Amino acid sequence: VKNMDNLKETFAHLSELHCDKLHVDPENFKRIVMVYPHSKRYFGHFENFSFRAATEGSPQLKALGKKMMEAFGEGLKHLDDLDDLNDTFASLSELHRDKLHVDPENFKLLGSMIVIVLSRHFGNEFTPALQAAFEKVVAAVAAAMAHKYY
Ligand code: ZNH
Repeated sequence: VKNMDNLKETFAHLSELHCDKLHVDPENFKRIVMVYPHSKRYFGHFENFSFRAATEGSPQLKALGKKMMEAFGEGLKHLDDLDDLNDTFASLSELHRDKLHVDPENFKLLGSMIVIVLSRHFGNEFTPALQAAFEKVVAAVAAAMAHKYY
């Protein structure tokens, strides 16, 4: 996201398309573990966690996916102001930096997963313009999540 106008324009476009709420099945979050096995290391403390458990649906991963998408959805309300967006994710950014030690590159990977899941959701309606709009949104959220790392 280069500037705020760009972001506002994106948000206007999204509202126009009646998709100001992202309908991402939190269970699809398991994709990040399946597609990027290295991310499994962050979930080592989950009970009986394994690649297989993730693919078959770990209840803990599912619960986390839900929390994440709720936080993500909250962020969407603050898209019209970058400072506001960074503020919204400030404490989560610190939590991931200090306690969870999640490499911020993963926020971008998660963004790609969200776009892929959305493309399935929208099917033929997933136009390049809609994809471009979502790419900007997930990039803005990933940047806000990484904000406190730098
Ligand atoms: Zn995260 C957690 C959000 C991304 C990993 N997260 C979490 C939570 C939330 C979130 C809200 C909860 C907190 C509390 O509880 O306090 N995330 C989020 C968001 C995002 C994210 C919004 C983006 C956008 N994460 C992420 C990634 C990863 C992660 C990418 C990796 C790969 N997280 C995590 C972990 C945790 C979390 C590990 C913890 C879990 C448990 O339960 O332990």
